[in-house]
Amino acid sequence: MRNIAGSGPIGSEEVSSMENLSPSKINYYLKTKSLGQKMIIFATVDSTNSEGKRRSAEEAEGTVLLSEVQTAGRGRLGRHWFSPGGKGIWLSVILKPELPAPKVPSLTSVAAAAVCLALEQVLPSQAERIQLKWPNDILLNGRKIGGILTEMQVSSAKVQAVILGIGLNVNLQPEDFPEEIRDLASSIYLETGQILAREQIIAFILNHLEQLYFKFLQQDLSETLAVCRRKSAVLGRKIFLIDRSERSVNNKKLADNEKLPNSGELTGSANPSGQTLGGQIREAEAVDLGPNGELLVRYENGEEAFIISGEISLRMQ
Ligand code: BTX
Repeated sequence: MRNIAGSGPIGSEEVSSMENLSPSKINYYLKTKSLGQKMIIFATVDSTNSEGKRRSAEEAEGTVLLSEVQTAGRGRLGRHWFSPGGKGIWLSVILKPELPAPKVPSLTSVAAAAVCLALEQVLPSQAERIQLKWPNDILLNGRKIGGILTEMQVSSAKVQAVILGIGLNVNLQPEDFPEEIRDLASSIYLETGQILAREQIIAFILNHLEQLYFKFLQQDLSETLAVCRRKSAVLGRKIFLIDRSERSVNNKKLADNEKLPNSGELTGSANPSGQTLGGQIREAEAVDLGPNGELLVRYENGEEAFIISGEISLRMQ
């Protein structure tokens, strides 16, 4: 592991192959003030999000953790995220926003928008094919090439840290994907035939992320929402909402003082009737994004609800 802009190496696991991420190449493209000014690159780690949580108290806001391989990469709802070596971007950013917990889920939209803008920059001819499946899937040609996992640590009702995890399948080959996800998952290489430098994409993601994050901190989510609307694969379409939880939030809009879990993945679904969907699959139309990036849906009976994120899975019809 090594530090590229911090105070020198803090570990012993040195990355060694030709395929490995080059810190100086990332720095070459990086234009940020804070995000990525310290980067820690691992050869192997269980999960960059887990490592981010372990280090969040000691590391400053903006510290970026990257790993060539994740042995226990995580998606939402405890799902596994396949993270083979040398061909993907497995990245987490430690953020320390002074925000009430219910505002934090918007950061998933901020990250999703940043990834889209970065991909449009490196793949201008494919721009129209880069899409978002709310709330956290990055699609290329309708296939999943990436995802976002936003987790937070809360203590005494205060957000201590947010770990923003981004996974992107850049140069993965067919054999890098296990059989069970070959139909839905893909990589930039598989969709375009291009092998891309991961370093440039990492820097572009961080550049856009910082801009959108700083605006978000000033309560301006307009650009994020504009990108998320423009790139949405679901708005205007019929969808199935599958509730994986027993938890719901009764109000259409969350007040700032409403509670989310103390630590871990961001969850919650807003349902004006106050009922969970209870494991049900419900048909709806995806109408719009709400002011905080929630998904506004209209059920068949005309009832509307803001879906916040987390324990809802969404399938397009
Ligand atoms: P998700 O819950 O939307 O997606 C997980 C699902 O996606 C899995 O159940 C599987 O079907 C499929 N899947 C697994 N691995 C891949 C892959 N490499 N490409 C495409 N589909 C896959 C998405 O959660 C959030 C992923 C965040 C990953 C980053 S990587 C850096 C950070 N560290 C960490 O442990 N997670 C995040």
